[in-house]
Amino acid sequence: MTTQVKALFDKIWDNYLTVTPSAKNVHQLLGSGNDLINDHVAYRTFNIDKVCIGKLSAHLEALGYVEKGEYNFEAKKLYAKHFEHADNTLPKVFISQLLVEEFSDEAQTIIRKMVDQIDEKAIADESFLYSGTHWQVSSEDYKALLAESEYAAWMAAWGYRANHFTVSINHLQNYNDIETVNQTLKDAGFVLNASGGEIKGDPQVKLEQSSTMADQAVVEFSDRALEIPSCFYEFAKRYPLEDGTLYTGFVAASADKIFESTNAA
Ligand code: OOG
Ligand code: NI
Repeated sequence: MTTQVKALFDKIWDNYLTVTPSAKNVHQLLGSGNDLINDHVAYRTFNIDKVCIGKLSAHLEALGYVEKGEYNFEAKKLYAKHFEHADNTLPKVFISQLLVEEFSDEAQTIIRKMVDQIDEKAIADESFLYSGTHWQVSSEDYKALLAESEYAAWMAAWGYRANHFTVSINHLQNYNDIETVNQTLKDAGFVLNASGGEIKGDPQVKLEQSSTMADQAVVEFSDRALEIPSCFYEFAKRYPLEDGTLYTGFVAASADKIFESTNAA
């Protein structure tokens, strides 16, 4: 099982690198050539049955992943779940979905038109997790979505691919605290997401997180190409619970700010 999961994440990683070239530099900087352990990988989708969280998680559940926590984001109109594998060296997976019915008729129509264009067979294949977009959408529609939800616009442009990977600071050999990781990244020229402060969370909530602002990459919309934010890298340090095991959940108040790593700078 572990070998199959690793093979899947290798493909997800390669697809992520095509639009997030800076991720390679992050590995070089923090891993000094060693393999990094990823704490988690994140996906985005819509709460439409055809592509809801369960359609993505099915591919992970088939490989031994189990549903663990759920999270609500009222202001951003999102709902999320996270999944874990019994082999705790494998990344957790955080999957959120946009509550489509809470948006304007115009936005809903654009989103439903995109989802209608996806082939059911593509969704049922594991490769869906590194397949990108399955639709034609205009730059006007992208901008219309952007006016209501940065998340909806990101989905229109980038679709089904890892939105970010996350370095597990607990597993780094040369770093132990998130402050030093952040400073190292900034000294190397990375721009960090400062929404709510560069460090989200604290030892009390058992999780500290930071992230880079997304790379910029070119998307070919149906009418023209635009350079827009693509994907980012996150950094997480987990703290032990009373029983000595590391906290494995997420923190909604922190996640709420991490979502903003794909905002325009
Ligand atoms: C997910 C944001 C939340 C975390 O670790 O709290 C998250 C996203 O941007 O899609 O990844
Ligand atoms: Ni994350």
